[in-house]
Amino acid sequence: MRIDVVSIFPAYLEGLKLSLIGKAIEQGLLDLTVHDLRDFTFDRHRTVDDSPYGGGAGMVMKAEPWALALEHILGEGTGEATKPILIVPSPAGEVFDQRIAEELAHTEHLTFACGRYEGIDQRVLDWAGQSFEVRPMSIGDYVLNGGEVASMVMIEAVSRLIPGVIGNPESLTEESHEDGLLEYPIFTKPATWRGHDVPEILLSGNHAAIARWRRDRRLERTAEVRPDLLTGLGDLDARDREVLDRFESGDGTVTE
Ligand code: 6GU
Repeated sequence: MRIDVVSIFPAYLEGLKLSLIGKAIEQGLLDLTVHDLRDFTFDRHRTVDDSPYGGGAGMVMKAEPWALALEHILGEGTGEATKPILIVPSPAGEVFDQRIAEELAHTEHLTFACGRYEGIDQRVLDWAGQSFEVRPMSIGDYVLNGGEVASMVMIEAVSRLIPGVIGNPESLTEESHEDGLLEYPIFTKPATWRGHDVPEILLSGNHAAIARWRRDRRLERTAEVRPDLLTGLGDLDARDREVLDRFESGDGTVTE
């Protein structure tokens, strides 16, 4: 997969070269290029912003450096079969989630346009629609100072889903959000720590019982902290419904 990022703070993105994502780059699974927007300016001050038409607080990112940067990225094209996707991090975008991460992980080429100040001149995004599939994207309902951190969040969420990036693909199937539920609680040695015991069933070696126990805990945890996720769940078996009913009626956890 190819990922390009355009930013006035390319150093922010250096963090992606650490850890698993860095390894994926070294192995050629991910081709990540970070471009400095100021390299596409030609005045002495390398200006990327100006005051907003219509007035108001703050500054707006000028159109031309963005157009040149995006044209540069398109010019390095590798004969892709589909339009590359242009992700524009913005608190006004569609909310990014695991489903979108999965969708993006199956694409060939992503470009992230990290805005700063009040944002980018709207005409850039309209113009870019000729060559890119433009997707304004928010990572949650709060405001950041720019798109860099949001881009890093989305790049990490997407690239760990590229086949080969995570050594043990099974670890992808048992994590939070994988099938709409949060993760079960996990424990490691020692079996008793400062007077707290690991749940006995996990020491039993009974794999079917452990799997059921874990699913029960996922259902309860989701009902407790993210009840909004329960409405989107697919097939629930009779036991699932029993666990959720008991949780709702306040009868506590199902242990038998
Ligand atoms: Cl994607 N960008 C910015 N600047 N702020 C945000 C955001 C993105 N998502 C939430 N807040």
